[in-house]
Amino acid sequence: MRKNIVAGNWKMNTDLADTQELIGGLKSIAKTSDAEIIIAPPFTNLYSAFEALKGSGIEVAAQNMHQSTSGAFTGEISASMLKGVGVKTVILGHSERRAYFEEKEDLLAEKVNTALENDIKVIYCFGEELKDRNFSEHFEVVNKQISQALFHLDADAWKHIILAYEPVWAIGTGETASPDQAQEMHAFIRKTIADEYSQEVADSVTVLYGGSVKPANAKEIFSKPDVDGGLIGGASLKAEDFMAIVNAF
Ligand code: G2H
Repeated sequence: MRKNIVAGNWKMNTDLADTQELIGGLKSIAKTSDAEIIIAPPFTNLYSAFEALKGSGIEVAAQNMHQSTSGAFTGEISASMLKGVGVKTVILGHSERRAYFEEKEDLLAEKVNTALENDIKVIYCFGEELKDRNFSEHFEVVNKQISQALFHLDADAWKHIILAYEPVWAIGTGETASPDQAQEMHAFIRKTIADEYSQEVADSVTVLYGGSVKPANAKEIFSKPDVDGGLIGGASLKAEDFMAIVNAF
């Protein structure tokens, strides 16, 4: 059985004090759903977040990671550095990394390998731009983003992969894919994996939806059979909103 997960991507928001305050808020609100919770604060706050969350059941993720294990890469962060501060999961391929830092599938495949070799799970993000959808190329684009970054993995490695479908036109825009649009793409994603691997692998991978998820729309999106949770940006910065989304299951 695949897991339901709600992950908060704090992006480049929150300093140390904000992080502690937000975590205090998260811990003070009861979880009434079965969803697992992951939060991804900025690098500088990962260790303090990990310490503050001990015993809470909430896991800490990083928002990015370098593909090399060490070396002369000024300003970069390695897998072992993340592991050392309690990180068990890394977000890779977010559309903002693709757009502003030109991360493409070949690089992302390397990052995925490095994460898995270091026992770090991956939340692999992908999704089409508005022009792709307007030209009805969204399935083709998503197929390429998944296959070129992940289809070199063996079936066993998929136990450590979480997918996050985030249509670029719905990120931070207030626009959300309709629950039916999300379901249609999530079903396509699962079929793509079933065709390459097996139905068993496809059925066991958690596929999150991301893009302007908020308390008001989470329940309907999560009610779709192939949607196993969300990757939440803006609404993860308010404890009440984030926990309302967690409890929308
Ligand atoms: C998509 C999402 C979180 P938001 O980037 O990854 O952000 O919920 O603000 O659209």
